[in-house]
Amino acid sequence: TKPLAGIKNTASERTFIAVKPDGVQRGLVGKIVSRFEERGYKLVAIKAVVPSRALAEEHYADLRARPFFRGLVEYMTNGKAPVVAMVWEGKDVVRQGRAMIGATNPLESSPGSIRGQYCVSVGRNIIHGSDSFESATKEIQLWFGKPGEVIDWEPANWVWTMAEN
Ligand code: IDP
Ligand code: MG
Repeated sequence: TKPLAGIKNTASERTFIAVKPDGVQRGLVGKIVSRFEERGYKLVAIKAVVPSRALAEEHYADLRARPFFRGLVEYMTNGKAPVVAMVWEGKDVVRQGRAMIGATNPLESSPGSIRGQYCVSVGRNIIHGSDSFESATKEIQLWFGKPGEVIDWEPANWVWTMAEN
């Protein structure tokens, strides 16, 4: 069967996208889901979850030494709203997902990107997306590692959306 993160550089490539608690609190889940759907990507996993401290710390392990790390973990885990965690599949979805999301600091994000359209604070930038196929592999395993949490399915129009020619 297919690896959890699909196969890099094919139409089965997958990425981990999460609406952070501020995005959920602000009612932006639907708009964010729509942007990925409308682009032609396939939703293969979704859940609302208040992550444990351990999960949030592992998710952001590469930032452990940064001054904002404590606050970041607190904001992700305090339960004032859940995280809406998702896995999206399709051609170049890791790189395209990052481009659709925009720069980390929303003040540097292009206006048409998700962050550029919906937020202004780096500490409340509403959405996460894996920064590489390797990160996607780690993050999908971390958030959706139980058997059956990621669903293989084929939209009726998949071949029309993902055709190579
Ligand atoms: P990314 O989310 O665009 O991949 P990273 O550098 O991986 O950006 O940082 C992860 C998250 O940490 C950011 O999305 C943001 O929520 C938070 N963060 C990054 N830099 C800062 C900062 O300077 N102050 C507060 N929070 C920050
Ligand atoms: Mg990152």
